[in-house]
Amino acid sequence: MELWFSEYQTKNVKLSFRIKEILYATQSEYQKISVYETEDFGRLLTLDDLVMLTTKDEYIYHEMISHVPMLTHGNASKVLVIGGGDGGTVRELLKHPVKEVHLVEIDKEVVETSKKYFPSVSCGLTDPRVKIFYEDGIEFVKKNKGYDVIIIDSTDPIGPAEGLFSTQFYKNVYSALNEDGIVVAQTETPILLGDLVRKIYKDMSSVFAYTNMYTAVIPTYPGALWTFTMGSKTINPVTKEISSMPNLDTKYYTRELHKSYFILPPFVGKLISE
Ligand code: AG3
Repeated sequence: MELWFSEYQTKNVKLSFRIKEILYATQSEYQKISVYETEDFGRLLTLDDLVMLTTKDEYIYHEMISHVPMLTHGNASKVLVIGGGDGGTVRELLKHPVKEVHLVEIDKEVVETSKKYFPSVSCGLTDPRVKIFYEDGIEFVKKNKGYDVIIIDSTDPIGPAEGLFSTQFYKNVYSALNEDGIVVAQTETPILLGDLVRKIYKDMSSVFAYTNMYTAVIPTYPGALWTFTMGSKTINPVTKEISSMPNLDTKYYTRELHKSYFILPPFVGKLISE
């Protein structure tokens, strides 16, 4: 019998992976968590039947959400990741000379699942510089401050992550950042969710002095073209000099293209300026 996992990207579009084996499935307090062994994309983690990562292409998302803000900032020592319980973003952040990485994940079972089934993704979570808080990121940023970089590595704005896409939340993130602080959020696909991408950009622009979007190609996410939105308090990411340290050993991100990541495909630029 053929086994397939499909994500309904819209009511009318599905992305399907042929599955060798279902390795794990559970219903946590917050969501359905599943792990599959696929034929062509390695291991697949889904939350509520949405693709979070595959071991074949996760580096694209995790490198782009981490290295672009870290090198734009240039001197981040205290970093906060909201969501991201799989650990992929933390793994990339630890390539920088950071002192502390705080991970705020609402669902402990995501962390435990990743530790068990995705060792190459979760490997940084036991590093002594990392502290994990099993809390709601929305409440966490109201109480904790002093971050140089904050990364919002969330699921889609439905279910537990909904509040991570609100203007009030961006305001609290602003207050949790140091004077030269930078935030980056994963902000969905302009191909299928143009109105949402425009709204997020507008909301973040109302809070931050500089708001810049960049994109990456993620073959396993809806629309394949994905956006990240950076909010910055004082650093202008377009003019900031990018240092050449450290050696990041990346497969998608490259320093040579760093500045050009902020040059958007014209249809995306038009979308957010409307
Ligand atoms: N980032 C998940 C991005 C949203 C994907 N959406 C979807 N497949 N509909 C969190 C996982 C990576 N750390």
